[in-house]
Amino acid sequence: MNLAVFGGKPYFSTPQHVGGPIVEPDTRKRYHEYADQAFKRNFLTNGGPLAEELEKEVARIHGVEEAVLIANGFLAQQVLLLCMNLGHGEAIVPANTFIATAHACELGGLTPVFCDLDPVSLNMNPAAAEKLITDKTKLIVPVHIFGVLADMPAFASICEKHGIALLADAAQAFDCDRHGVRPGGFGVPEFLSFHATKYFSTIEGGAILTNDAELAQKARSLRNFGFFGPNDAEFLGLNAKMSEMSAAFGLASLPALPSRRENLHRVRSIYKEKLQGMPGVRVHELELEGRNNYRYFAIFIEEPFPLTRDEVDHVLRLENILPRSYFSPGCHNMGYYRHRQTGLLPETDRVLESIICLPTSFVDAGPEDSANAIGDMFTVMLENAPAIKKAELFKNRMN
Ligand code: T4K
Repeated sequence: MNLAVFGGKPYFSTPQHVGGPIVEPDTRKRYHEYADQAFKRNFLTNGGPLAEELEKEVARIHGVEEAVLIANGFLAQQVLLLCMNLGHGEAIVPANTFIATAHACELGGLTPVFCDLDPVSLNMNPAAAEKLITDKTKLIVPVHIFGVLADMPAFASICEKHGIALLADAAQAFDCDRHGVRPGGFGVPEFLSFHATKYFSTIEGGAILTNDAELAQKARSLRNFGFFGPNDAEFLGLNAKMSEMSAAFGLASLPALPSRRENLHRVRSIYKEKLQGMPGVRVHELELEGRNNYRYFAIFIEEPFPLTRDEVDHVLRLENILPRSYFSPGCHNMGYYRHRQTGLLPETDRVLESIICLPTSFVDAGPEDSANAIGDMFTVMLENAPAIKKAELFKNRMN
């Protein structure tokens, strides 16, 4: 294999993104049919029949009583916070998450306090979270990173002991479980994201999952300006409704999920086969205690691998592969929060220095060929690191 870093042709002719949307030809076809139904009805948003149908499907898939569709995951968290009405104080959140988790708390009047992670699951460490509790703490928000469910029973017992509220960010955990329990089934509200980059998408979208009918009713009101009935706004609400076009895309995607998951699993198996046992390359395990949707594939590049994580990133970019180092540098190190963080998060900092996520879906070539080729690139990198470091294209890129 002549790597692009040595002047070869990039393996992919177009960029292959982590999170590139998965849209099968049949999904597109079904989407047009559903969208046409909405146009024919001339009913395009504000709780139409497609959104109602999708709510039922999402609830069924997660085995919960209620799924409340929301315009995106970020607003789903904000609607939940409004429902919970916790007042001002602090929320303990992981530093290893998409910034949305922290920002939603901050906007909701709860200052995020960032917590260290468990280096195996990459989720917030319950014992570390408990140590951060003060008399200002109102809420804990575990996040199911890469669809690996956080230890919800441990968080529930900590919150009960200290009289603190709990909700979980299940943005990445559509149809994932922990010992058979799916998001929304742990007795606390959770929310999903259906962003275009996710395993299941409505392009922009999300949902609140709960078994609490009263909470679901309030969330339905709060996503629609606080209206209760056509003419009376009982609450201070948001506009966080999902349109019929987004719901159409979701309904069109549902039949593709079994084969989508299979393809993602196949890609994962190929990557694992190629990378496991390679010195200095460690695969993040997804099937620790339950089912995963395999949307994310993360590895850690450590010594004695002869290239650093950033050097690997550069070599792959020359091949038109665009990895992501989710969620480096961590929310605690991002500009808006950096000056506030007082405690050290050694595990988070260590993990986020070496992590790199590889694409799991591809637009140029089939999933198997693509994963095999990317796996082989790691062998070439391992065996040719000194030559790579001397290559002009590598030096240019690293400067
Ligand atoms: N909590 C957690 C734990 C989350 O992961 C998220 C979202 C949320 C809360 C909030 O949910 P939402 O409000 O978003 O529903 C992306 C997504 O925008 C974000 O939804 C997602 N997490 C996060 C993990 O990934 P970025 O900043 O990485 O986005 P961006 O634009 O760099 O896109 C990711 C990659 O996908 C790029 O390499 C480009 C590629 N891409 C993207 C889009 C939109 C495409 O190839 N085509 C596309 O259409 O956040």
